Amino acid sequence: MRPDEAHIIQLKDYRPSDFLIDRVELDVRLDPRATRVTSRLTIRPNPEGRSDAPLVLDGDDLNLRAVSLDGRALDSSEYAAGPQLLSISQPPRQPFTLVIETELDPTANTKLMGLYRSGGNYCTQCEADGFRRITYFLDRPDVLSVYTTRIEADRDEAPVLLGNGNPLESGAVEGTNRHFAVWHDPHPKPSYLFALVGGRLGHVGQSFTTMGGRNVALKVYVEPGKEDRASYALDALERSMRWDERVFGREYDLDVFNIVAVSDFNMGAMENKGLNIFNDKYVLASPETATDADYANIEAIIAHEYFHNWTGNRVTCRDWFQLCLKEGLTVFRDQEFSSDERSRPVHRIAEVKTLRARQFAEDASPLAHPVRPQQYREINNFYTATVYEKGAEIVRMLKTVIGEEAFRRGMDLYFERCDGTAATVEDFLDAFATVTGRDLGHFARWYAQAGTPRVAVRGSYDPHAQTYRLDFTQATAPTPGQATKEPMAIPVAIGLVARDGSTLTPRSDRTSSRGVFLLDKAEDSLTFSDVTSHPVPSVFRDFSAPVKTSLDLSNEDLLVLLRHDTDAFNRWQAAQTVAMRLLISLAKGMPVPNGAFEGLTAALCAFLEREAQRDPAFAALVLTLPGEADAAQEMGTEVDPDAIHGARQQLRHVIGAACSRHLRELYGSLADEGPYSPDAASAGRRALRNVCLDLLAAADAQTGEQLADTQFKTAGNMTDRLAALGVLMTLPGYAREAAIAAFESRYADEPLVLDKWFTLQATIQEEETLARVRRLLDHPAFSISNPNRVRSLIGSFAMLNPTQFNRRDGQGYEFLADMVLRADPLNPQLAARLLTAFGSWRIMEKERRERAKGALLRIAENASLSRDVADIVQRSLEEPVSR
Ligand code: B3K
Ligand code: ZN
Repeated sequence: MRPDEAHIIQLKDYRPSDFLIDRVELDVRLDPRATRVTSRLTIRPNPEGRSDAPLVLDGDDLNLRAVSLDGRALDSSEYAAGPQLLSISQPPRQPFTLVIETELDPTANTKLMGLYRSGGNYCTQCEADGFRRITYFLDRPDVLSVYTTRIEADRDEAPVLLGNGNPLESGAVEGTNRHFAVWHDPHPKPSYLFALVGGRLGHVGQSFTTMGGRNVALKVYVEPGKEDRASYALDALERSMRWDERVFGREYDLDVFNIVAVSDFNMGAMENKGLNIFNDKYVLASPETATDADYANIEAIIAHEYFHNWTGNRVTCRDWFQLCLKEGLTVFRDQEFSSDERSRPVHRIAEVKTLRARQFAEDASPLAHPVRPQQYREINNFYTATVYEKGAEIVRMLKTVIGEEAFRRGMDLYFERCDGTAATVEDFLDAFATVTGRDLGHFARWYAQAGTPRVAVRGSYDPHAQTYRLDFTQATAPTPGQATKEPMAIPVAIGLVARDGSTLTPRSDRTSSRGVFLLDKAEDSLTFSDVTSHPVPSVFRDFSAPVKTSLDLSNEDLLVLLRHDTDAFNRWQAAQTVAMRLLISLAKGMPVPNGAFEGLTAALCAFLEREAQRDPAFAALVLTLPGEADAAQEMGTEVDPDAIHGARQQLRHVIGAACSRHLRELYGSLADEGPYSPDAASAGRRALRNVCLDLLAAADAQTGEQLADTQFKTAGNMTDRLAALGVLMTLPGYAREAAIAAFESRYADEPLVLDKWFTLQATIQEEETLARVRRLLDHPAFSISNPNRVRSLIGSFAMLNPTQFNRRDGQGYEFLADMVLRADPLNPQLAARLLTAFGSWRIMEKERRERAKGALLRIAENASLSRDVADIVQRSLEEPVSR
């Protein structure tokens, strides 16, 4: 690695920019190989910056053609320029105009950062540092400018030209086959929110009138011919806009809102001002090609990007350390939206499943970092579950602690104070401190301290005094750079549940009127009075804090919660905890206590009989066992993925066999009638029916194969077809291979559907899978340069197939190392993301650990790694800190 790449950026070194750029006028002449960009910048010294500083503009892989200052071409002695920077040592000390011309090759841009081509169309991605790949600039989020962009292109190649803000004018370039469009964005913004698009695109649209009476033209642009698949996204956009007005009082602020779907994209989508660019996976949907989960993701991501218009764009981040300020808050907002549009408890459970699978795993890995990191080498490696998902949990806890009404007042004050600025986490918390008069200093530790706190809870009942006492302790394990940890401020939502289901009305002066106890010391306890019978405690209701819990409760007590708790989250959690205990015992080869299987299966059968029909989506979650990766995390050390897989198979079999009568009945009665609808209730019925199918197949392979094969052949929508194929994947044999072939030919022209096909095959937990995945690398639909293809085949193998990625012989690790090294020269962000699959290597048993380390070392020894991959591989290999 070159020494400059070891450069570490620290939060404590932040200082304001020495210059500001008030206006940016861009002229972009699109050409496949030689795009010309002329940038006219209105610059002035920043009163908060140094008065004698040179002007140093960022660049990345740029080719400078001309530079002039206040109309005069600069002499080569007056500036220094290279691919990575343009600096002027003696810039004027009053406002001046700098004009810079660069030339780019968008066709050669495989990193998918800056200006690139996807499916023949031109598009951009500038967050975090892509604008510097278009022109030299102060490419940092605290430099806000008003942009005017003229885009010119060949009429045939790019009949549609889109930019940020509102359209100003458009027309022909006389005497040529070219045309142009001028866009103006009146809202000052950082360069990372810049975007343009040029291409052949169809669209669907509708108009929207904001609560203040502004008329907005909404459009979703897609590949021509796929317009009918964009209508759900458009509908989700309209619902998001209405919701943000109703719930947060936030109104849209331009005359147009455009969304463009592209097929080559490094992540989900991007919130560029007025011109969101999306991975087409999160726009395109039809019943024949998209699953219920796809529809739900589209709705959530459309909402997420739209909500950024206020949390991210109107109020942006001062520096990249504040990333959670926009991401955590915006995830919280999109989660609230989805909860309101769907079922709140079901959505909460889904959020927590994701949080545990991704963020808790990250916290336990060598890549653990605080929600607001203190340092980074490559910011693109910090778009993580910790920043996003744990960031959202912090906002949720804040709301839980201060209450709904104060939360809304705090949000209003935050917008009022920070609109049009580049803000910090402190600015955010200050708004809530002001409206509540509370000191949020201790709470702020959630942003600074990494790791998942573990809270142990012990309860004791005094029948004479009719009191119930809960004792809490908390501790957080060391994480990289943080050997010792302080106690956190943890909101614990508590209820007490009577064993016979009757209502208890306990009193405690340590819980808020909303039943929340704030555990802010290493140890604390509280006592409830008026407790008329020996209760079962229900703690962390609705998952009130992102912590791990050790509960001093028997399986019988937990199953009381499954039956009687009024908190749906804890009902689900109780069943999961019992199942997890069984999984761990089985995986460790320990004896399962007498009656433990029977207790769980009896409770599940009774639950199915009583209420599966009433809330199928919830029932589907209760019936789904914890995943193998969850069990590995729970074990935490010396993990043998084969043993966990075997344990889970056995438990699926036991439950499927014990509840088979109920499962069969439900499978029959939940069959879809009428046309497909993606709404939550219909999706819930499909989810439960498909869980039933999975358990029936676990109980009896022959029945399972027959049911799944029939469902696969007769399904009227992708959800049911894919679920059936998923069940067939667990049953080796002719039916499976025939279904794989039938699916392939049916969807040969549907890349997004073939992604699902790649994923299913990559996640078969059998020894032949690695060979299958290697063969699929040569499939005509696969491409190492398309992120969706790479993630569905290689990413899924590494992240969703624990037994085969973690093969004892190390072949899974070596394969991933090969793929990372192959992808890195083309697309470092994609390669670095794949590499994070090694996050769990240290918890594996010794043999696998050694193999994984060998593969990581082989990557690390490579001389020409990108900064992205070098950063992840080095952090992955660092010795763990101990107390
Ligand atoms: N803000 C973008 C993510 C950009 C990632 C850059 N590597 C999408 C989002 O969170 O909305
Ligand atoms: Zn976001």
